[in-house]
Amino acid sequence: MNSTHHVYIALGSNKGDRLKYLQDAVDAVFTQIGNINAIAKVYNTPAFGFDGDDFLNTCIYVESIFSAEDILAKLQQIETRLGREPKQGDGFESRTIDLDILMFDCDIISSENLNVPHLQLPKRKFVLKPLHDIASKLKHPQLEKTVAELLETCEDESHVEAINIWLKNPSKQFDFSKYNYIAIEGNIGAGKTSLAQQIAADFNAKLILERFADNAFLPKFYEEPQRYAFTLEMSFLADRYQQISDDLSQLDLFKDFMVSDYDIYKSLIFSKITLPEDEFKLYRKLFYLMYKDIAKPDLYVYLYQNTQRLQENIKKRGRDYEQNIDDEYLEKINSGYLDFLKNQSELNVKIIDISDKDFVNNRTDYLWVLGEICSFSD
Ligand code: PH2
Ligand code: MG
Ligand code: MG
Repeated sequence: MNSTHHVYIALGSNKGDRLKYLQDAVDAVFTQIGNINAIAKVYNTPAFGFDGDDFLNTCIYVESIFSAEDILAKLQQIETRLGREPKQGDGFESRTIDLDILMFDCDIISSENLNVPHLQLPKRKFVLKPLHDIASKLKHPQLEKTVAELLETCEDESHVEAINIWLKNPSKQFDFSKYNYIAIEGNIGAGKTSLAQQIAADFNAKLILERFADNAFLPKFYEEPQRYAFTLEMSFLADRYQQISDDLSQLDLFKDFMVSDYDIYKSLIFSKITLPEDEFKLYRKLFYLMYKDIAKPDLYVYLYQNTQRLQENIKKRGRDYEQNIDDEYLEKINSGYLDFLKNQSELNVKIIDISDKDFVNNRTDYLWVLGEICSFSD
C-alpha cells in the first residue's frame, strides 16, 4: 500500500465570493489530493503586509499519497482554475484563492519553490489561529514548539475573528450512515483488501481483514491441491467463522460501521471448485450449520475484474505461492461468485465493474467506486 502523508494546508481569499472560493478549493483538494480529515473554522482577517480587502482564512488537514512537490503543483493548478492571477512582484496582493502547504509530515523542505514548514507560519495569526483549531498539539519540527505555543508567543496583533459559517467536508457526499457492515468481495487480486483499508481509513470504519496470511495450508494447497483442499477449506471456514462472530459482535464505540475484505460465503464458493463432489457435500452441511447464525453484511460489494488484470495484480503483489495460479482457476472462481450472486435473494448486492479502473493509484477512480457503493440501488 502507498504510505499516506499528513498535510496541513492554509487557504485564503480576499477577492470576489470569498467563501465560495474557499469551498471550491476544499472540494478540489478532496478530489485531486486526498481525504480531508479536519477543517478549521473560517476567520475574517485584515490583509497582512499590504493594503487590501479583508481575507477569509482557514486551514485543512489532508491525508494524501502524493509528495509535497506533487501537492504544490496540484495546489497551483487549483489556484489557476479558481481565477488566481499570476504573481506580480512580492506576492502581497489581492487574490481569489491562495493555497499554501504549511506542514508535510514532520519534513523540513527548502527548495527554490517550496519551503516546509511554511516560513511565515510562526508570524501570522491568520494562519496560527485556524491551525490551532485542528492541530493545537502539532509540533513545528524546527522551532520544536507546538502550534498552541506558537500562537501564544506570536506578535501579530491583528484582529482575527471566526465567522459563523462552516465549510462542508466533501466526503459527506458519500453517505455510509445507512450501513452497519459492508463486505468487499471479489476474485483473487481484485483489490478487496486495498479498498476495505482505504474506506476504513477515510470513513472511520472498523476494518476486518481475512487472516489468510497465517493459513499454513494455503501454500501447501497450491503445491498439492487434491491432498490439501479439504483441510484448507475447513481451516478457512473455522477461522472466518470465529473472526466474524468475535469481531462483528462488538462494534467499537468510536467507529461508525464495519468493513471487511471478505464474506464468509466465499468458503462455499471456493470449496465447490476445489473439492470433489462427495467432500463438498459434507463441507456444505457444516457450512450451513455455521452460516445460519452469523451476521450477514447489509451491503455485499463484488468487485469484478477481468482475468488479465487479476493476473497483473497477483504478479505485482508477488506472493510466492500465488504466482502459478492459472487463468482457468480464476475464471472458475469468478463464475462461482456470479452464480452465487445470481441465485441469492437475501443480500443487498452491488456488483461493481472495475475492469477499466485503478482505484489504488487513481483518486478519480477511487471516488467513482465510493459513489457506486453509496448510490441507491433499492
Ligand atoms: N496572505 C498573504 C499576505 N497577507 N493576509 C491575510 N489576512 N490573509 C492571508 O491569507 C494573507 C495575508 C500572502 O499569501
Ligand atoms: Mg500565502
Ligand atoms: Mg501562496
